[in-house]
Amino acid sequence: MGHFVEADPYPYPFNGDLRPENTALLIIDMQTDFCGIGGYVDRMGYDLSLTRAPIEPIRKVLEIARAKGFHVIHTREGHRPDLSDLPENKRWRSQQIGAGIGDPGPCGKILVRGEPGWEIIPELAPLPGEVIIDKPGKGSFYATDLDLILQRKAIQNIILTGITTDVCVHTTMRDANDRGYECLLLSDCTGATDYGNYLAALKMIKMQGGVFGAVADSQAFIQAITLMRVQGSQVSV
Ligand code: C5J
Repeated sequence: MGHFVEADPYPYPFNGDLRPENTALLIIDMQTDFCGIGGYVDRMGYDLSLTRAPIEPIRKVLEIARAKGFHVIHTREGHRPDLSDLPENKRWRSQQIGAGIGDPGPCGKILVRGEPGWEIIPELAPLPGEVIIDKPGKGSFYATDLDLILQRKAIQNIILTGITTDVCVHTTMRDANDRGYECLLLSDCTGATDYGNYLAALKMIKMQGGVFGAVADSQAFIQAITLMRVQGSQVSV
């Protein structure tokens, strides 16, 4: 008998093999730069309430995922302090919209590693031992060791959360899907800088029978994993 999350367009995962041992909760870029006052997204003039909406739902999912022994992986987008890994066109575009990457701001240098704005927000701070992936781009696999870590841990399923839905979350989900990972995006645990883009990003996943995976809300995921019984460090279904 398998174990499934009620999801759209199919019960997730496709094979019913959902266990803490083979599943990672991926929390993408929940940094001050993307959802805090004075950070990158705020400086670009976007509505912070859209990127802050997932904070509380993610916090709840994180709590229960930790309690059930799921793998937890966090990512941070950011560049080296000398900006040697910042493509010239990425920098130029950010300057056009008034939030130049590497420029000083209220939260330190925008999207630069080690600066206050680059930190993961305290509500979702990683615990010691949880993997943190530092990435220079939008996707979590590009120029990182994420795939190596997932392979070493024998992860098959990835539960995606974080911001922004249409940019870093989608890029990561598409790439993960191509690599054969079975992906689920939690709809209330993600947000975009534009609500229409958020809705479109969710819809794109569900085309073609689930072209990039499936979508569920956090309630459905929590309900599915709450049914799992923790036995020592093992969980049975
Ligand atoms: C963006 C991200 N939107 N984390 N980054 O530039 O989605």
